[in-house]
Parts: sequence; structure tokens; C-alpha cells
Amino acid sequence: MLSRILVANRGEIALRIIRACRELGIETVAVYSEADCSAPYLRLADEAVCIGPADCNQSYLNIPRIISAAEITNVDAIHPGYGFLAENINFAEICRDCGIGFVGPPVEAMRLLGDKVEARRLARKAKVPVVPGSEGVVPNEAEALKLANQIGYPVIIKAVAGGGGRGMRVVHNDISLRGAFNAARMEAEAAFGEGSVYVEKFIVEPRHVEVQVMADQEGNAIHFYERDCSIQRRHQKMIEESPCPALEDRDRQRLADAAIRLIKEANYVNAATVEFLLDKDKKFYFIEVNTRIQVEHPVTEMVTGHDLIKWQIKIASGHTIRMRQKNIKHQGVAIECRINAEDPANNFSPSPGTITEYVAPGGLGVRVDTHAHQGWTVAPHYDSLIAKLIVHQKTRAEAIATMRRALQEFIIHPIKTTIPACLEILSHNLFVKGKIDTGFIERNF
Ligand code: MV4
Repeated sequence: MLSRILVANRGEIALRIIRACRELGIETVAVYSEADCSAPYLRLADEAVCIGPADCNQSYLNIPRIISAAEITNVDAIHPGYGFLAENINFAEICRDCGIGFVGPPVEAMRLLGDKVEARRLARKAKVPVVPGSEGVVPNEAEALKLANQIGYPVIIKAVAGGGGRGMRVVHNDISLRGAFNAARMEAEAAFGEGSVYVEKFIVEPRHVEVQVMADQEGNAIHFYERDCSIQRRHQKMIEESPCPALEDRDRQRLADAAIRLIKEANYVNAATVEFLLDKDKKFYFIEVNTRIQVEHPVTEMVTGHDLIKWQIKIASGHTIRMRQKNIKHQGVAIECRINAEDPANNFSPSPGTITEYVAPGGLGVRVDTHAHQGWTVAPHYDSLIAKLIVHQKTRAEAIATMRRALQEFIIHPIKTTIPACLEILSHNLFVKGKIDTGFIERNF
């Protein structure tokens, strides 16, 4: 087993990883920026190392500083959490070259799946349904036009190096395709240093459904069912739940099987999320793989009873998965609300500042993943997540009721938060009926 891990992240996920390590008897080294120097979770780590100023580029994204911290403190491995360096191939490669373990997939798997065209190719090979579209990279406008007319409008132009909604253009006709093709290429080049794009049929108002998978070095792979993450605003998820309310058991099984086939085809190791779009006819299409633990992983932990961070660490320690798929059960319904320091009344603009009053909800079926507390200052330098509020109940209706009362209990003053927005969504009759898709927020609010 790994005996000492550096946590290359901050906030609630740093605390989440430190907790898992403590329970496994693994020592931790926390790293922090000057903005986070007073964070209480730092005291829960065995050591804490300041890696620089508040600016991410000089701290949490600074590879030499993090590697130096790892060398000085003599850790066996680094857990990157999510965001920051979690999907940085260069960072994973440097860890490998320095003989430092990476709690995540092998560099090769990151590279393969980070290329969306390669990921699509792999999916086809594994007989996983992909969105109808180009075979590979679309080299020029003429090819894009030809393809769009074969597939039929609307189509979507996506960056090969993209993901999470960046560098995408939806196109409805030949005229707008001309401008959009080059715009997408330029945007991708600027954002990722890689301008290649591909084309897919645009699925209108799909659900976003993702499967949680875990694989070991021997090629064993298991899944922990799916999450429905359709409630998002401008590609920022707001509410996630498991199971997906639209899926019957048979379709759920087919979706999970497809995710497992893909992950095995990629020779994947450690935690992955396989993302799909689910259309109005409940047909699913693979879109991309996230090669990290995700923000919303607690939803899956609640319904399966499995600690996914511990699974990650055990697999990174070389453990073989002995758990049989049939022994991974799915119980009840879990919902997560992301509590961000944003003002819903002001177009969700950031609302940093000091929390002078903080009272977290509790009671049966309520989990709060946070590093926040009374007196904590939300810095403007980082993403605005303050807390994740997760509920677990027998039925979806009960989960919604518990979430509503927990949101009502939650006091975070005086900064503005997304609590009122989450409450509104949870009160919407279409949400209550489970009739949601990725356009829900834009259409209804
Ligand atoms: C799509 C799509 C419709 N059709 N691809 C956005 C983020 C990236 N992961 C993929 N995305 C989409 N790809 C096809 N062929 C619609 C989206 C999309 C979306 C996907 C998941 C969650 C929220 C979304 C919001 C808008 C668009």
C-alpha cells in the first residue's frame, strides 16, 4: 500500500482525500497557496507545504513547485483531485519520470482519451454507440460542408483537444458553417494549442448521463452505475443525481456495459467517467471520457456505499479488484447540489468574501462535503464551489424533500450563494417529474 500521499489540490476535495487517507492509515502532505494558509483542513494532514501565492499559475498549477514539495516531503504518490493538474498529461508524465506515483490513469490512457477523435475511434472499435459524425479530424471547410450535408443539420463542431463545452460551435446551415468552422478552429488553437476539429450530429436537448467506472492493472473493470448531470448552466453542473430518472433497468445495464467495454478497450486503470448523451428516444451516444475523479462522485458513493477515493488509492497501490459486479448494488436515490459563491440574482456573478455566519444542515440522509466554516474567506482566485450538499433517500420524491429542507437549513452569510437557485429548481414541477435535459435551466430560468 502507498504510505504517504501528497494532495495536489485545495478546498473540499483536498479535505475529502485527506480523510480517505487517514482512514486507510496513509500519511498525507497538503500543499497550499498563500490564500489558503489558514484553512483548518491543513492541520488534518501530517504535513503542509506552502507552494506559492494565491494565483493558481504560481501555486496549484505550478508543476515544478508541486514536484519539489513531493520530493522534499518524500511522498510515494500524488493525488491530483479534480481540476488543476488532474488531467494534465505533462504533469502525469513528470510524476512518472520522477518516480512519483500518480493516483490516476497511466499517461497513455490519458493521452488516448484526451484526444476526442481517438476516443470516438476506440468507442466504435468497442461497439459503443457514438454520435453520427466524422470518422476523424475534419481538415477543411469543404470537407465539413460535405459531412454536414451527409449527416443533416444541425451539426456541432468540436475541438479534438476540447471537452467540457469549450471550443464547440452548433451549426444549422451551410452559410453559418463557413464562419463557424474557422471560429472553432481558432478558438481551439487558442485554448488548447491544438486546432483540430471534428463534426457530429447535434443532439437536441439531450440528457447528460455519465457512468462511473473503476479499473485495475490486470484489466478488471467494474462500474458504479450512472449519474444524471443534465441540470447545468453554461457547462457548469448545478445538480447531479443517481440513478438517472429516465432509465429503465435494461437500458441502465446496456449503458454501463458500453462504458465497461470502452474502458477495457483503452487499457484504462483507476477511476474514469464515461459521458453519454441520452436523446428523447432514450438512445445513448458516447461523447467523452473524464480521466479523473469528479466533483459529483459523492452521489455515486451514497447509492452504492463505496468510497471511490479509497478505491482510487487502492488501485494506485497496485491492488486487484476482487469485487464482483453483481455485488455492487444500487440503493435508493442520491442528489447533489453544488453550493457556489455566486449571485443567482446577478447572472451568477462571483460573490467572494468572508463568511461571518455559517450553519450547515444535517440529519438522516444528509451529507455536506466542504472545507468552509464561519470566518472562512472565499478567495476570488479559485472556482467558486463552497460546499456540496448531498442527500440520500429511498425514493426520488423523498430525496427532493430532504434536499429542500437541507437547503432551507443551510445558512451562509453574507456572501451570495446558489442555494436559492437550487431551491427554485427543486421546486419546479418538471424537475420533480424528472423531465430534465441539458437545456432545462436556459429554458425555464
Ligand atoms: C453535444 C451536444 C449535442 N450533440 N454533442 C457539451 C459539453 C461537452 N462535454 C459535450 N457537450 C455537448 N455535446 C452533440 N453531438 C450537446 C452538448 C451539450 C451539453 C452536454 C452535456 C452537458 C451539458 C451540455 C450543455 C450544452 C450542450
